[in-house]
Amino acid sequence: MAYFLGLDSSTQSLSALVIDTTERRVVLDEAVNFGRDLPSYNSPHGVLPNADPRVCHSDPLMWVEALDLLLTRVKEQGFDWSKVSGISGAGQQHGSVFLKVPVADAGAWSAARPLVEQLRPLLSVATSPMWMDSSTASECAEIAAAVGGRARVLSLTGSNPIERFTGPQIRKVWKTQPAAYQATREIHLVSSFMASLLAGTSAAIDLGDGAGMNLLDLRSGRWDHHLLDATAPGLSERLRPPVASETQVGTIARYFVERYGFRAGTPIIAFSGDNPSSLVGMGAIEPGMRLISLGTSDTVFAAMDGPRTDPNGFGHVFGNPAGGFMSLICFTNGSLAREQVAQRFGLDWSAFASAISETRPGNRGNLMLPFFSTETTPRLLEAGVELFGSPEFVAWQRPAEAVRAVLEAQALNMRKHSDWIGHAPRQLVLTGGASRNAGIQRVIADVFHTPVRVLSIGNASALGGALRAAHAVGNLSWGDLFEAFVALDPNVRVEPDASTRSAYAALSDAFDEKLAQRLSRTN
Ligand code: ADP
Ligand code: XUL
Repeated sequence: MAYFLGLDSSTQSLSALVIDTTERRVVLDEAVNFGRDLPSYNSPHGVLPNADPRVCHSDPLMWVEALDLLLTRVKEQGFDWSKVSGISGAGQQHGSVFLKVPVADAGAWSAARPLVEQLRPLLSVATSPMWMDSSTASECAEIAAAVGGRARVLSLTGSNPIERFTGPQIRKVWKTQPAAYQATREIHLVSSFMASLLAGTSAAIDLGDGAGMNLLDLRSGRWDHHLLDATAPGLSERLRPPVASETQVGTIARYFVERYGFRAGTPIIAFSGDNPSSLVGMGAIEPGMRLISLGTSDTVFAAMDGPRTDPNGFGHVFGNPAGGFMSLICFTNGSLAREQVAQRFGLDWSAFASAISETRPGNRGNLMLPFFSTETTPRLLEAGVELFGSPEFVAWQRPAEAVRAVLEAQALNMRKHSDWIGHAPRQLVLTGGASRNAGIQRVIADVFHTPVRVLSIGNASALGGALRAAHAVGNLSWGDLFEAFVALDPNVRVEPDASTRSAYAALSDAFDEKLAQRLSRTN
């Protein structure tokens, strides 16, 4: 028997998935939801409220407390943590944690007190900027100007300077909270922070997630010193050198051995970003598969042969945790936009899905620009939903058409901005909280004119962590691991309906036109 644990500290929850590689099955799949289970953090969707809609931060102590809560809950269910032979995991990308004492210098965690109490005094900045934040446009411009322009940043790091990326966010902390920045001795991504908690030492950032900071030279795999200097003074002293994703960053801290019964010496493998981890959890480490994650954000991603950048400047190149690179495009208006439409009409997810069979592809020309919040693809720093079409639709009096409109617009926006990834895929494989919604699957299949599938194990990011631990610690090959744990669900096979092509050609033209008008007005 060999158990491997994958953790995923995502936007709205912390989940744990354990695989048994001998029996080739999942033996644990459990999660703590930040909004429901930790209401005192006042973050129903994992994000703190803010008067400025561009500012999105989270309380890092919420992630710490979630870890203790999750491990306690699973232990109380009778699960034996000592069976776990290796641990890895993932975090929502780009978010940053600022510490005045490096974890390595903080001394061993005391098993007598909850971790959250021991972390509180280590924070130099109380709240963590996270990926939904779009408040750093001026910092992006300043960084670009200092290193010779946006194109230079794109060619070095695989991404234009992007508001939610960690470098611009660090620069904003330096500018707006100079004393807190001065007091900071170590900066983590959510992924390396979670790994550091478990290891009780300072875990390095991996190349997969590190590529989402506007700081990493993709080709050398090292921080770029011009970008570090352009971002904030003394930044190189506050970041450990990045490491390959399979690197062991420590062994489990005594705290977890004494409190939960983990086996002393259990290796911790570097954590990665949730999207790079999902690439592994979907068995897609070689180019060829096209993946869509429908979580809080929607993302389209794929493994790639080399670091080819998006000519339109919206996409990113991240590290593939199995080596090489991956492409990714992120859409901020994902599940929370769908939730807003559902809530407006009091629809549960099953009624939301049914709205698709009650309406027609192309939505009789009714169209929505679904930017309930600011958007990263395309770049829109002002939120705003616009409806076009029949008077009833425009007056929000047609619930089913509104549902179809948000889904069609999201799918058209994804299709339009994912062209650069390369050849039309044979199929699209979905993951994330919304991926099992039949209405969403139908619209994506028709808009992309491509079959849609889902995987039998849905929690791809946590599974990716468990598989990475099994690969690094258990010496199991990717091929064997994917054969055992990654299979398309035979019950979900959504074929595109060819008769919808002309309706979507027309709607796509209308969408492009309205979007172009909006962009020319606002940017
Ligand atoms: P994250 O990893 O970003 O925290 P998840 O992948 O867990 O997010 O997805 C959470 C989201 O999934 C919720 O915001 C919710 O809107 C959405 N969701 C959950 N179930 C459904 C469903 N049946 N249909 C559509 N959306 C769903
Ligand atoms: C990717 C991105 C989001 C977060 C949260 O660039 O910002 O997908 O990783 O899931």
